[in-house]
Amino acid sequence: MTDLTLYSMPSSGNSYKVRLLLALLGRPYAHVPIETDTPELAEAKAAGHLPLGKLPALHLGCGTILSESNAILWYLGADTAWMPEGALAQARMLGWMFFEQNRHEPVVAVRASLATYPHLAGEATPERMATLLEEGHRILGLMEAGLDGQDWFCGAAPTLADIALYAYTHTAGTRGGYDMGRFARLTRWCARMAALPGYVGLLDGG
Ligand SMILES: N[C@@H](CCC(=O)N[C@@H](CS)C(=O)NCC(=O)O)C(=O)O
Repeated sequence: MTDLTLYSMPSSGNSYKVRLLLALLGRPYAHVPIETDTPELAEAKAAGHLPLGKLPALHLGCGTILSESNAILWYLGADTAWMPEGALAQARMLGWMFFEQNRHEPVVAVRASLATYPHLAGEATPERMATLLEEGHRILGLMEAGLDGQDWFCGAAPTLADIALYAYTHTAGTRGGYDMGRFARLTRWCARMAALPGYVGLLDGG
């Protein structure tokens, strides 16, 4: 029995973040997988299952529905080892999580989406893809610098920031066409993430 129902998109990094944290925490949940550009997505929106019109959405047993992947991570991560203690450490973690949504996802995830989803192919003009490639390498370079002298983004232990950043970084090469060979620390960090007990991959059980 579980009180959590997750509406999530199997192919999406934002949804994957939540599935990954739930797996790492060993928390059971009911899963409603809904893929992009499907009648099921329109139905879920019409039925009010996605209050902000996007996946993921986490339905709590009490009737509350949480939207926004990083807010859901915050809720699930509270009082666990994934949430560092103290306002300063939490602010540093949130800094990376806002960076992920404001700077990383709109570039790295968007390039991967344009390259992957057939219904977006028309938007993948050579000019746009080139701009996203250059900007994405710059963003990934900022992350590479963030790992200077430490294994995880907030220091000696993984936090919610690592989960948020991992979602679209680990497929940046394979889906987005980024040259991950330039980023040795990021490559090692991705391997550390994948070795965590309870880890599930993007397409595992989505
Ligand atoms: N900032 C949101 C972004 C959510 C989002 O854009 N979800 C996409 C999939 S990655 C979606 O639901 N797309 C379906 C649609 O727009 O109709 C989050 O982090 O949860």
